[in-house]
Parts: sequence; structure tokens; C-alpha cells
Amino acid sequence: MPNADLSSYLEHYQQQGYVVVPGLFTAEEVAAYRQHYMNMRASGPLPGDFPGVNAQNSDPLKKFPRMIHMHRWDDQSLQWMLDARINRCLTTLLGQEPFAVQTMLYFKPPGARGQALHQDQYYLRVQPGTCMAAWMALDRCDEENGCMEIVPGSHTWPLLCTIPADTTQSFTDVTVPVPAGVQAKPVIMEAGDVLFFNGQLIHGSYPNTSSDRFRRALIGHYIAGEAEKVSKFYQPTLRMDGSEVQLAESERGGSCGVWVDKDGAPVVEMVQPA
Ligand SMILES: O=C(O)CCC(=O)C(=O)O
Repeated sequence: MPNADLSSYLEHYQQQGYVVVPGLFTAEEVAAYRQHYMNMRASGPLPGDFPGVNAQNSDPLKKFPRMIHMHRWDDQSLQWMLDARINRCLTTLLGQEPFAVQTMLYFKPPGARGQALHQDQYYLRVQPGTCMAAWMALDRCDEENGCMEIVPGSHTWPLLCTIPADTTQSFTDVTVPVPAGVQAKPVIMEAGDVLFFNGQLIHGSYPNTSSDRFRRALIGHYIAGEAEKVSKFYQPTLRMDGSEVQLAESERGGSCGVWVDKDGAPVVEMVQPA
């Protein structure tokens, strides 16, 4: 893969808002990441564990809460976020080198809830432009263990207004509606594959219904190099050589889209959120 021609990925990304690059990381590298993060999780509470960690709780996500912003205190996470292979893919897809703003590790153990459909830009608030995710499978991901689900082509939609999510299925409490007839599509991946997707693309995942399969993923969030503002939670912002770049803090609020019927077809109308 290192010297592969990425132009076919670019075309798919531009049309669909996402692309999977298979085998970007080797089986040995992925096994080492799995071990590293399982050891780290077993070591007790970590910075960024907002809901806390509780091995006795019946909710699998309390036993294995996701990790956030590990690159700020874990060198292996920082090296992965800035990895040359990821940078080359992102630079091809974005047309310029990105800035890096976030790492996350989802364990998604058997029985864990998923994350309701959403747009990452709702959280990052990049201005101008949008954000981009690199989502690396650390286990095989399929519908049984709650793989990623995406709405192809939804990267061309504006930021949609959120509505309450079903928290029996999702650990987050807001979602975005999609018009009737539009369905999220599962993204089946092998460990070491990386899914790149645009910050406006609607995506999420359903619960892990397997009895014994984790669905671990290492995730990086990036913003296009022309960005001037990003939400405070994602700062400091790094260049891909690891140096820091100063961006202003973006405001929350602003208009968002709701689906309305126009001549029998769904169209987005922009409104001020209530
Ligand atoms: O891994 C998942 O289940 C969801 C991840 C996600 O939505 C994200 O990284 O924005």
C-alpha cells in the first residue's frame, strides 16, 4: 500500500463522502495496538474518562469506556495520529495536509450500545470547511459486532438539527433524522483497514450483539489546513509534523437543517435551532 496510487480512492471519497483503504496497517501493528490499549484500560481511570470506569457495572461501556485525546499523554497514540500513511491518504483526499485534533479509542465490548447517527462537524465546528475522520478497525467489524454505518453521499448535506436519540441503542443522546427511504449502510472492515470520512457524512453504529467479540477502533479527527477556527475542546491543534498551530475558538449555534417536503421530495430547509 505505501506507494499505491490513491486516485481511485479520491474519486470514491468525493462522490460518496467516505472511502475504506484496506490493509493500511499490518496485522502485527494492529495486534500491538490492541494489546497496548487493553493494558492501558486495565490500568484504571485515565484522563478524559468522563463517565468514569467501573469494572463492576452491568453496562459494558462502564467497564470499557472509550478513551479520548490519548495523544496528549500517550506517545503511541500521537505517533499513530501523525503516521505518514494516514497523512498521505488525508492529504490526497483533502487536497492539502490536514491539522490533527483528536484521538479516540472505542472498545465496544460484547453487548455494548452503539452511537446514534450524527455528523462529526456538529461537535468540531470547523470554520471554514469541515473535519475528517480516520477510523481504523482493530478487530474485524461486521453487523454482528456493530460495525460503522454510513449514509453514502450525505457529506453534501448541511449540518442538520439534532433530535433525541434512543439511548437504549446509543450511548449518545442526540441523533439526526434521515428522510424516508434513506438507509445507513454497514461498512464491513478487517483489522488494519482505515475508513476515511468527511465531517458532514452521517454515520454511527448499532449495538454489538455478539456474545464474545469486541469491536475496537482507533480514531483520529483532522481538519483541513485552511481552517481558522475549531471548537475549544479540540485544541491544541497540531500540524502533521507534531508542531502546534494556533486556531481561534469557533462559536456554537448557527442555523441547522430540517427536512421538509417539496413537491413530494425531501429537501433541507435551514432554520435557527430552538
Ligand atoms: O465507532 C463508532 O461506533 C462510532 C464512531 C463515531 O461515530 C465517530 O468516530 O465519530
